[in-house]
Amino acid sequence: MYSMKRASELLGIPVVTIRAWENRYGVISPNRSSGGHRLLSEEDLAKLSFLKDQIQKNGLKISEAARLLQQSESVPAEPDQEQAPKRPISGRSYDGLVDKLYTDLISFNALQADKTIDLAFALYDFEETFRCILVPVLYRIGAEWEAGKIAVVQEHFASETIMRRLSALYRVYPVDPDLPAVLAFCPEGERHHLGLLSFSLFLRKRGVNVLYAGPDTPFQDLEAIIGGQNISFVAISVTDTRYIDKLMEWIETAARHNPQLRFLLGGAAFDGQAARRKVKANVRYLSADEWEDWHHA
Ligand code: B12
Repeated sequence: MYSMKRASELLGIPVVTIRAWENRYGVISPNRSSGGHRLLSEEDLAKLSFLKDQIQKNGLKISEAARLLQQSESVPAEPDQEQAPKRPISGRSYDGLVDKLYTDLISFNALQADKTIDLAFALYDFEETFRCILVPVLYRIGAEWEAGKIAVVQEHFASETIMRRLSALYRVYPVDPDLPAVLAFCPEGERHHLGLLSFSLFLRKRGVNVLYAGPDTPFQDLEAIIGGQNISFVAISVTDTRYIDKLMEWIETAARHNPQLRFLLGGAAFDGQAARRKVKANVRYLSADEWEDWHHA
């Protein structure tokens, strides 16, 4: 087994890229060490090396290379091949459920999609289901939509179906009044809020009272709410970098008026280094991987 760092050195692929390929395209499913760190197998390394070659030598985009890898994996093994398991037995494979849910959703089979999600929740807890099944399905749908293979209405239907299921979970967890209250929102214009919802559920599960304002929230009345509801933490999710500048201006003003206030930022918009440089002392940026590590803490 190889650590992320070792795999990165051997393959000449930055750690951050390997994680992105894992999260966005589900191309590898590393095991975890007892400390929660990823351990990559020979098979994982072979897949990463294949992807790198497709991109560098054949000029493919990562989404195309990942699709090619998937297709090659679904080709049945030659009958005379040794029956070595495709994946480490100790590692869980979610591929069956991911494939099933993907097919249910793009064929608009809401009933079947709900049943598949029920099955996932029956097998795994909400966080594992979300990270290992729902997010990979969404990323796959996003890649297919980007490649023009599925229509925008299929993508909308899929994200709404998943959103509905997550929202339903929201009210089941009791609130611990001793924990500080959190306000969660996406700034004006930003409609991608599945990441924010899942983070809020993570907090709700632990008894935190999260005031979920959700997508496309105007800045205008937020400070009044922060004061009135005794908020000590603000969680914000941004996908599109265009919304960062205005958000940072608002954070600066809100922090000046409420020096005790802390801000936690997440979402794909902050993946780029340039955007991260704007982060200040009372503002913490949590990358998707750091957040994932919280689950193992
Ligand atoms: C579902 C979806 C939508 C849905 C959103 C539904 C909803 N209720 O959220 C709808 C249909 C509304 C939509 C609209 C659009 N979308 Co869209 N969408 C997607 C899709 C397929 C999945 C996004 C998603 O929900 N992922 C699952 C979440 C859980 O993952 P995540 O956001 O990456 O978050 C992870 C981390 O960042 C972290 N995280 C996120 N937030 C937070 C917050 C905190 C505090 C913490 C700790 C962590 C954290 O947790 C997550 C898990 O690790 C992506 C495809 C993709 N590859 O991402 C495109 C994608 C994001 N969309 C895109 C685009 C272009 C659009 C539109 C502009 C399309 C259009 N022409 O209208 C509009 C923009 C609307 C707007 N103004 O915001 C682009 C974004 C490109 C860019 N970089 O800006 C993508 C990448 C598709 C693509 N490949 O081009 N979209």
